Amino acid sequence: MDTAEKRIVVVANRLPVRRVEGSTEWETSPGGLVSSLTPFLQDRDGCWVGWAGVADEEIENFSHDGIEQRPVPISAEEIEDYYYGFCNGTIWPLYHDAVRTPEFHRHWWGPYEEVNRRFAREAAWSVNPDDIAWVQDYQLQLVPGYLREQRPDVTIGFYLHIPFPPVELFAQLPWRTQIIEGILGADVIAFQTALGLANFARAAQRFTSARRRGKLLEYGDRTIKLQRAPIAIDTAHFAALAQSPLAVTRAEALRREVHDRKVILGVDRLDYTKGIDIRLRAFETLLERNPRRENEFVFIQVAVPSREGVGQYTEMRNRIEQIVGHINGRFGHPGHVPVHYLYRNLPQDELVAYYLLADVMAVTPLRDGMNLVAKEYVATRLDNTGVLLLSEFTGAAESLSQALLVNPHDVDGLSGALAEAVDLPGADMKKRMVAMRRYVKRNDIYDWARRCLGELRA
Ligand code: GDG
Repeated sequence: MDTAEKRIVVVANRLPVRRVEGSTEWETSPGGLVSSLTPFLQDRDGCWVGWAGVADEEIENFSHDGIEQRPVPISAEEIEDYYYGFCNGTIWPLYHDAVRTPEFHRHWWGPYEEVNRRFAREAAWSVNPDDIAWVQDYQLQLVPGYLREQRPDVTIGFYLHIPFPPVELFAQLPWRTQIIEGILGADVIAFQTALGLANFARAAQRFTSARRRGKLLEYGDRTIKLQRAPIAIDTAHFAALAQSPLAVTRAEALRREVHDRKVILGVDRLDYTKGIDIRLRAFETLLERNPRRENEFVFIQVAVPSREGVGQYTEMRNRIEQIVGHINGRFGHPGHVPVHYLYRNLPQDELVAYYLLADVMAVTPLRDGMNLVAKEYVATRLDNTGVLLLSEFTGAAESLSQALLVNPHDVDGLSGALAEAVDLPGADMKKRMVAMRRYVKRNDIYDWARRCLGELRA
C-alpha cells in the first residue's frame, strides 16, 4: 500500500461531535483539532474512536460530516473514577508541576486501565493492516501499549497535549512504569515542547530499559521516534473573524461601554493551572501603585466554566470571585468597576470582539501545555497593535518569545509587567506583534497536522 494512502484512525477521549441540546441529532464540536483533522479523515476514509459524552449509553457507530464515528461507552461510575478521578485528580495536577496536590487512589487506577483497554479494543477493531492509529492525550496513555499487543501491524502515534513533568515529580506516581510502558507502545510520541520531550525521555530511561539516541528511543527491539510538534490554531479563520462586521461592531460597542479605558483581558477555562487569582492580585497591585491612574484601567476576565463539581475547581472559583469582589469593593465607584468578571462561554465571534478590544492580553498560567488563547489573540491583531503578556511556563512561550514574558508566581513582577504593557511605546509594540503574527501565520493548525501525520507516515 502507498504510505500516502494509509487510513487514519484518531483515538481520543471525546468524539469530535456532541448531541444538539434537546435532540437526538449530532453537531460538530468547535475546536482547531477537529477542523484540522477533518480533511485528513474525510479524504482517506478514516474514522474517530471516542466517547460520545453521554454516560451509560451504548451508541451504534454512525457517520457525521463524512467521518465515521465509533463511540466507546463509559459508565457514570467510570466518569467519576477514570475521568474526574485518575485523569483530572491524579494526572492533570501531577503533569502541571503539581500546582495542586495530586491524589493517588488505587480505586481510580483500575478504572483508568479498564477504560483504556476498552478504547484500545475499539481501536484494534477499527484499523486495517498498515493504517495509522493516532492516540490523543493524557486520558489514553495506556492505549498505545494495549493496541500494539493486539495490532502490531499498524503504525501508532501518541500526542500529549499537556506538559510532561520533570522526572522528580513524575516519580511520585505509583503507576509510573505502567504509564511509560503504555506510551512506549507508540512508534511516534509527540509533545508540545522540547521540555516535555526531554522530561519524557528521562523518565523512560529511568523507569524502563529504553535508551535515548538523539530524537530516538531504543526500546527492546524497537526504535521509537520522539517529536516536538507545538499545536497551533486556524490562523486564517481567526483573522477572518477579526474582520467580520459582527466582531468589529461588537468590539466598538464594548469600547464605548468601557469608556475608552485601557483594557487588560484574561480568557481561560476556570482552572487552577491558569493563574487567574495571582493575575488579579497583580492587577490590584497595579491600581495600588498608580493611585492617580486608577480610572484608566479595566480588567476583563472571561472564565469559562470547567469541571464544575470537582472540589478544587469550586474552591478556585470561590477564591477568584472573592478577589474580584475585594478589588471592586476597594477601587470601584459609581460609574467605574475595575474588574469585569464573565463566568460563561462566549460565542466565538464575541470572544474575538474581546480580543480586538484588549490593549493587553494577560496569559499567565502557572503551567500550560501550549495555550491557544495567546496564539488566537495574536492572530486577530491585524493592525499589529496590542501587547501579549505571556507566562514563561506555557508551551506558547517557546515560540512567542517576542511577548512580554513573565513569571506568573511573582505578583510584584507581574504587576510591573502589567504597568510596562499598558504603556509600551507603539514602535516596540508593533515590532513584537509583527514578529508574533508572522509566526502564527507560518505555523498554523493545518501545518501542525501535516507535520504530525508526516512523521507517522515516514
Ligand atoms: C488544552 C491544554 C493546549 C476559551 N474561552 C472561550 C473559548 N475558548 C477557547 C479558546 C481556545 C480554547 O478554548 C482554550 O484552549 P487553551 O489552549 O487556551 O487551553 P485548554 O483548554 O487548557 O487546552 C493546552 C490545548 O489543550 C491544545 O492542545 O494548548 O495547553 O491545557 O481555543 O478560544 N471559546 C469560545 N468561547 C469562550 O468563551 N467560543
